[in-house]
Amino acid sequence: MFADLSPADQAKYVAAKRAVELVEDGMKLGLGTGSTAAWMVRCLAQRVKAEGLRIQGVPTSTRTADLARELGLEVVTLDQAGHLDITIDGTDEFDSALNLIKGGGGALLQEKIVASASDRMIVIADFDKHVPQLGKFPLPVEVLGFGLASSRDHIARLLADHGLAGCDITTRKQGDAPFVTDEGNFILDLHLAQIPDAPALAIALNQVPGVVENGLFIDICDRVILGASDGRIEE
Ligand code: ABF
Repeated sequence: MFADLSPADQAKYVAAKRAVELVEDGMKLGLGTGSTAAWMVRCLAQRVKAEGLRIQGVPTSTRTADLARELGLEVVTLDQAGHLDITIDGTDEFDSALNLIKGGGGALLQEKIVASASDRMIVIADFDKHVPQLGKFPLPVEVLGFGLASSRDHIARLLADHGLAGCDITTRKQGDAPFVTDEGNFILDLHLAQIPDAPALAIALNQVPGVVENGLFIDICDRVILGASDGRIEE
């Protein structure tokens, strides 16, 4: 099976499989979103089936919930689970302090709530996701549809105050229509190129009325597991 995968999927599989090895019987898990997290859900379902593990999973998107149920995993809500042992999720970028940009898949809000409700957040990724400074990947910000233009202008002023004047802000699209999140909100992508002070920006963005959450995960991730197509793992 492994040999049939593309090199990109091989790298994701290697990281996902290693992370799933850390799962123990009886754990309650946060299940991330994205193509790397989907490999984690597949590897987890295999282990659960093979070893008869009793695992409850809290998905971070309808996509992940659908996949988990399809593969026979027990899916519960975060409120039903109460507390989570580990969340395993992908990322768009991470830096050496293990701060992240997430939300390329549009699920950042649930991902941040679930990760923050977990004892540990483990990120799985390929080596390319490691960056010296966050910001090359456009920073997703989930905003209410009400007053969207006003929120965008407010964010632009805030960025200028943070030395990031003139950066492009785009409304994420799905086809010709705006992309709508699982919570019915929109996403603004901030094309910053670099974020000199990610912790400060993360706090400031969430002060803007209309902003629901931003894709900077500061001091949330505990561990990163990197996989490569040749089977190499770095933790
Ligand atoms: C989720 O999936 C997101 O937060 C992130 O945007 C994306 C990473 O996707 P992939 O694993 O497909 O690169 O983790």
